[in-house]
Amino acid sequence: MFNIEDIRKDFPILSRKVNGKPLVYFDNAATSQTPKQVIDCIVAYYSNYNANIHRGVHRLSQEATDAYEHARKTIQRHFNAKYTHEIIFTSGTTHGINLVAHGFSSFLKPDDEIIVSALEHHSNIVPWQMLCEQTGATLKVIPMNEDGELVMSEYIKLLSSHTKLVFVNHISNALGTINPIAHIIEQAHQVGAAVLIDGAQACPHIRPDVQELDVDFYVASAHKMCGPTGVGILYGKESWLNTLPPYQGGGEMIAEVTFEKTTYADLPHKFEAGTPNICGGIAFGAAIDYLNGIGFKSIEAYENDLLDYATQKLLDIKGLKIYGTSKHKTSVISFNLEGIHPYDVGTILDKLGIAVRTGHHCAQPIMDYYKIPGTVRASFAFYNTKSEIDALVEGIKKAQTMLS
Ligand code: 7TS
Repeated sequence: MFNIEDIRKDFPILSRKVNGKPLVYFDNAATSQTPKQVIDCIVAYYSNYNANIHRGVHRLSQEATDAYEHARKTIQRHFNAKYTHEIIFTSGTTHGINLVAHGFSSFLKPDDEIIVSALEHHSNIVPWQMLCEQTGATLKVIPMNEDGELVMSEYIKLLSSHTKLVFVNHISNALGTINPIAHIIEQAHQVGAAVLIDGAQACPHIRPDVQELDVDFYVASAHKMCGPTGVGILYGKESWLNTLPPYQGGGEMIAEVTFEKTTYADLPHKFEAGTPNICGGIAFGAAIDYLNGIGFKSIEAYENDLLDYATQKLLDIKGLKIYGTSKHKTSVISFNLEGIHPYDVGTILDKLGIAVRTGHHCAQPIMDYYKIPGTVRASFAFYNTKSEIDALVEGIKKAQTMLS
């Protein structure tokens, strides 16, 4: 296990104050904080070798290209992809999902079916609705239960020879539920459907192995994994990436262009039109190195301990209800105080220097299921502490006294 005081020293932002109080950052599911190792990497790029990549013969361009491609290799190893060219740099999870949805728009027919789950973030609902409108395909939904788990027996019933695609998140952003994705993938493959897993919330906590999962597509965002915003990855099996058409046309994604016909570049460049987020990609690699330096086994064990501690402490507060009570969950606690709007709780916590997210968390169908407008969500990372959770508990009690 790591030394928490040493870890916290890596994150300059954790020593700042908010409203005169030490910052307690519990909005990690929205975006994670950045360690100085990643900040240093960004500063080094702009200080020493800022240049466009894959096109210059000059030294700076070569250095930038090497660093960018080195980051792709780091990411390939991290996810255990078979080939480096199966890693496509994107601007984030949302971009990766839209790229795949766009690709499938040319194959889907009106009697085809797409399955999503009741636990999805809007970015894994809206692109598929748009795809269905465009192609006439039908969207089906795996229902959830009161604990915030997917009902697997209903999933099996939805699968048929009409199912072409299944899209499920690895971990729910609103509730923290860890979905049984290995089983979901295996069952989908039995009817010949492809599977995209949205790993935006999983990748900060666990290290997925895309070959072991046998998943067709897996997407993630760097900014939830101690990396910068505006960069992410799409992993796709080579055969799928060769089958899908390009998403955007432009520079770098072509082999040859004439006004009569354009041929496309090989993978991964076919899906990377235009100048990418070069510094972001390099810093994403540095963030993955940083996380692996700590080790995902230690991260998981530490965060599970925080989750257990916080769950016990919060349940001791009278009138507090937790949404998302699966045994298989990560360090996210969504809750409400009886008779009090989540926004009001969040506002008082902010006055105390405690950052949480309030609202529907871009997962309105989950809020509709529970018949609530939203929740207060505290999401923990490996750099949080039990004394910060104690501050949250005191803050919630204060909010309760002030607002009831
Ligand atoms: N999928 C899931 C499961 C997410 O949690 C998010 C972002 C996205 C997709 C979109 O990721 P992006 O990087 O493309 O924006 N979730 C959240 C959240 O829970 N609070 O703020 C953003």
